[in-house]
Order: sequence, then structure tokens, then C-alpha cells
Amino acid sequence: MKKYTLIITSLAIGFMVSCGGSEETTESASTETTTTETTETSTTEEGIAELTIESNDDMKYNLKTLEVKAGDQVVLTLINKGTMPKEAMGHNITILKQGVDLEEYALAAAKAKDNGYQVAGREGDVIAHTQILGPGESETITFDAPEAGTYKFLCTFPAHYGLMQGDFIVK
Ligand SMILES: [Cu+2]
Repeated sequence: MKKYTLIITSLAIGFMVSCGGSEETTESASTETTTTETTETSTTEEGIAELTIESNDDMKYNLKTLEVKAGDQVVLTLINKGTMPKEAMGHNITILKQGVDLEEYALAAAKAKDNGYQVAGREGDVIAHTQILGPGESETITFDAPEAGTYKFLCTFPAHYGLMQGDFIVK
């Protein structure tokens, strides 16, 4: 635990140094080596798929596909990088079960503001979803990957699904 704290601290210092200018190049370079090792050990744990997707004010995700393995525990984080108010440009990620019509679900969800833009009574159509996130907010959801196949994900904020959708692929 103590070692971990030290690594984080040196990481932060390294970051500040590298932002400060080019004088301390040698020092920040050696810090980066440590950082890489830490990242590898924390994300390659067997059976856990850690994924991060971002949303923005252009009504877009930064990824079109998310891929995991059947049987994985999925730890999915949505980060809303936008700055516009939640009421105007909020985002979520909603992963639908197979056979659920994306457009039809999106249109029904768009009317469900009081339910976080999810359709009440149709929880069985959804594998997992985050809440609607405002600017700078993030949320991590954890769920078991469904059986192998291609599933659809979307943002259910009104009128977003046209641009904000993609494939959640389970191999
Ligand atoms: Cu959205």
C-alpha cells in the first residue's frame, strides 16, 4: 500500500515536471518507466475486462466498438469530457440485449426523463447502463459479459442515438 502511494506521488510529480518545461527531461523519463509497469499489472488481471469510453459536446463517443471475452467481468467507465450542461448535452451508455430494436428503445427512452431516460418496466431489455452524466462526470459500471455475440450500445439522451451508438462485441 505504501509503495503504491509512492508510485502515484512520483507519477504526479513527473507529470508536473514534464508540463513545466524541458529542463528535467531525464527525471521525468525515468518516472514514466515505473508508471508503465504499474498500469500493466493492474489491467491484465485474468477474467476482468476494464474498458473506458468517452463522450463529448459533439454528441459523440470516442469509440465505435467495445470488445470483451465471454465470461469476463466487465468494468466499464464512461467519462463525459464535455462542458455543456447536463440538461442540454447529458450522456449515458446503455447496452441492449440482442433482439431489442435500438431505435424503438431510444425513442421510448427519450420520453422517460424522470426515469433517467430508461424505459420503466423494460429493465429486461438492457444488459447494463450508466446514469445520465453531466460535464466532467464519470461513472463505472460492473456486470458480467453476456454470451458471445454482437450487442448494441447507445446514449438514450433525446436525439443522441443517431450519432451515439456502437457495437459491444463479446468474443
Ligand atoms: Cu448522449
